Amino acid sequence: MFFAILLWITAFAVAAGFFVKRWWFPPPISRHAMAFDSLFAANLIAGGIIFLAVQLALGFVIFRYRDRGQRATFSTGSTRLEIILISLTAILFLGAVAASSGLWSAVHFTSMQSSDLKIETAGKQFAWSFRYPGPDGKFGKTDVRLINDAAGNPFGIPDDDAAGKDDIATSALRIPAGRPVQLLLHSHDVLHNFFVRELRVKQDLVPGMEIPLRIQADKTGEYEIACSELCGLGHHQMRSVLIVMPAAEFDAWLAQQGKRKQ
Ligand SMILES: [Cu+2]
Repeated sequence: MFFAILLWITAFAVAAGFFVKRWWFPPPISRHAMAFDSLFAANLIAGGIIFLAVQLALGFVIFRYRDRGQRATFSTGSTRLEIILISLTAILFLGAVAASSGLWSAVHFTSMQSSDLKIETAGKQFAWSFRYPGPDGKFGKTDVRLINDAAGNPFGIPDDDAAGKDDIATSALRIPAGRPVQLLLHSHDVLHNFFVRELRVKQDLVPGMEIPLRIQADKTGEYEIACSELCGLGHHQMRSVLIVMPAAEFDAWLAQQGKRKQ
């Protein structure tokens, strides 16, 4: 009796923790992030209802079959009930796949447009660097032997490359609000992970690969970029900032950076 009541109280206390929403995600800043949130809420509600139902039933069984000095009996179970429960679980999981795969492919397999602003995003132990193609719209060549952070050349752009001369390298990621942006993710050493909580996006950076990630932030502001793949002793320091600017302000900033280079 005591255990049944304790179980019910614990189950409701756990569920109440989610309803209070005291510890929750930061507000979303993109259409995809909002879609992720509503999927998450639907999953949480479905999971919460099942969780409470199971705990209530478990408490009931503890209460109903408690020891009252009677002879012990046992049940061999019910095949019909098992088939029903397994079928319902299968429907639930397949439904979750159907509901979420569209969003997943919209985020990860969306076709890149040539008009998108491209920004090379490089991770290395333990810093982020970003490269814009500059006024000519073309990324210059890079040479790994020329990489030199102290000299302000984190990408190893040769001095004599015309296309690279106007490239802009920064340590913070500035993007225009409301416009799609292609991040070309590169790692210079080990696995890293590009993660912005407000975008609800996480993508690994894999050495030797260029992984494109298309994002669009609709709300201006500053958001943390945290490396989300344990990449060494300084992993906790590997962070930068995503600055989402009003589009006109961003254009002015980019033009000014380009001019400084010429
Ligand atoms: Cu890292």
